[in-house]
Amino acid sequence: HDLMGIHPYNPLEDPYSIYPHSLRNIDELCASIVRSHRETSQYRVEELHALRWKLFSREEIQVYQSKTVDEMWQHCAIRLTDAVQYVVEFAKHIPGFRMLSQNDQIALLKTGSMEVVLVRMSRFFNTENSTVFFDGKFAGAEVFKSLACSDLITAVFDFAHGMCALKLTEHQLALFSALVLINTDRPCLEDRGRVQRVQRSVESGLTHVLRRDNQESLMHKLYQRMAVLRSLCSLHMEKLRWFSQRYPLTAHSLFPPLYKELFA
Ligand code: CLR
Repeated sequence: HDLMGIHPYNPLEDPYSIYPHSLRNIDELCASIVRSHRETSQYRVEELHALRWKLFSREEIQVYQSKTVDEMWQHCAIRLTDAVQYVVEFAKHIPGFRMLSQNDQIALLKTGSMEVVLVRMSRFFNTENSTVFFDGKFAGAEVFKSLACSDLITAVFDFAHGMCALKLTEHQLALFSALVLINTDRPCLEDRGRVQRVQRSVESGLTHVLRRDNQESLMHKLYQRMAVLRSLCSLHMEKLRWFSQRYPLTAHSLFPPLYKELFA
């Protein structure tokens, strides 16, 4: 397995083997999810804000646009896999995640990791000019032209706009990301009951944070976002199947192993 560090559960290492019920436990649950989010988010919001002026030049955009379809796919697959790796690290520190069987952890990551990457994209997105931080600078949708899937790119950029419009705090974003990951609706789960208990604790964490921020009305909007995420990820899978059929060699030998393991 390339999902390094996904170990079988060891109850002795897990401070949350008793599910959080009291308010103090919910506070602790939120604090560890927020800490895990912060430690795996690559850039702080302020750092990204300071980099906003760094845009790709005409010439640099040309270089991306003149890549072949498979070159650009390989390049993006590597970037995405890098981001997914941080999400795997984030997941491992969600209280209760490590209590799940290895199979269930992988099943949750298979569908959830891409969704969390897209949720996280909102931190890397500048709504003023519709650009995303990619390869060290801010890139508009035209940079991804040679992928030949403009419908997916448009949908991903629209989703980033929608997420940014919610103006979530880092705490809210952390809890929401955890909830996206710990989802009992995912296929192939062995022990749905156990996943459900973890899901409920994360849900109560998010409710708690929203209530504290006096923004309980956000809950409904966040559930709507989760439905959009679903459709985006099936579009991603559809595009990946299309690509693998046309460029079997690139997909087979040049994509990162973790990308193949999770999505292929
Ligand atoms: C998301 C947040 C992460 C850092 C990060 C890394 C790679 C970025 C990704 C973010 C957003 C989406 C992204 C991706 C690289 C390629 C991908 C820009 C900012 C675009 C949408 C192309 C997807 C193409 C696939 C179909 C291969 O912490």
